[in-house]
Amino acid sequence: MNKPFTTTAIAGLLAGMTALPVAAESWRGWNIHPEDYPNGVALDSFAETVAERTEGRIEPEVYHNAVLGDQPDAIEQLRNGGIDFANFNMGPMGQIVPATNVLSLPFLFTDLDNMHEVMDGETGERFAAALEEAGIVALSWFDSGARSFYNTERPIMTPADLDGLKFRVMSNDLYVDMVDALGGNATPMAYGEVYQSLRTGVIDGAENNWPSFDTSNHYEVAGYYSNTNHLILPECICIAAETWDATSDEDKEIVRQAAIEAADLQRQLWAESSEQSRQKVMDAGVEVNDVEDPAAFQDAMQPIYEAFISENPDLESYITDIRATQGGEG
Ligand code: GTR
Repeated sequence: MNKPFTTTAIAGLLAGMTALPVAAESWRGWNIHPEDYPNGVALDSFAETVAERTEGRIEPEVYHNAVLGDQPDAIEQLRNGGIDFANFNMGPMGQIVPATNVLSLPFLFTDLDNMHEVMDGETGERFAAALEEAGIVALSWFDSGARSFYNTERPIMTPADLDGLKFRVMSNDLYVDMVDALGGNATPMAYGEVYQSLRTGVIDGAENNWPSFDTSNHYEVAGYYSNTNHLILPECICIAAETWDATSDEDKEIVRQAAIEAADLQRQLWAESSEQSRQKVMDAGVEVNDVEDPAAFQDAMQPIYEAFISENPDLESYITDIRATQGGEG
């Protein structure tokens, strides 16, 4: 027969329990890039800062190189509790949070500074609120440069040069329409499949910024990079709403601050890394060109804006607000 607990034994047990450290929360983090990519370095620094300042109450761990899945899948995992935090690009996000599709309208921002001004201000908060409704808490914004087309066949000087070429795009219908409007063919495809598809001729080209063109090794197989600069997409450090809601106010503050510091670091590393990657791929023999008439590319996007506004009248105010930062009337 079991001996009944004595009061002293119970008191002893309780004392022992209160002395136990609170179990750490392990947070799983998703990163599509290698760990030495600016985003990987910034995410690791975010994880370290959070662990340090919460004194181990939260232990974030970053899984690099998309080992937890491709981006659209990772976004779903974050919303379903499989992933706690991530660095997401707002491109594929548009399929899940329609407001963020505004950011995928080609030639929306004039340059990186303009994107910072918008995302660090009130419009950025509106995007964050839309994300939060979908269970995604955006804490800070990373850089992702400007995306341009590259391919295995020829320099792209005018939209006519896209004719007959098949380009990989990220998972978002807007990008299919974009390539279509320029006269090319688009195929949505996972980032991790692009290298092999370029190599085997399944596609002729893709589009991305300098660091991604470099670290994905696409430059080894696609020898022409043409500065169309058609998309300046922000990226986020995002936390799953479920994880965020289970975090104390004190720790939320620590996490938010760590995310802002990580974004500062990422933006600094981004500028350096873009220049290094540009230099590296040129040294490797990639032929880089500016387009002949940038306005021709922009003009071709007019029908995309018109269709977007007529299908999403509630999102027009975002575009107007962004145009206002550029001295335009919207
Ligand atoms: C990169 C971006 C990734 C991913 C990738 C792609 O520039 O940082 O999040 O969107 O492009 O083309 O899939």
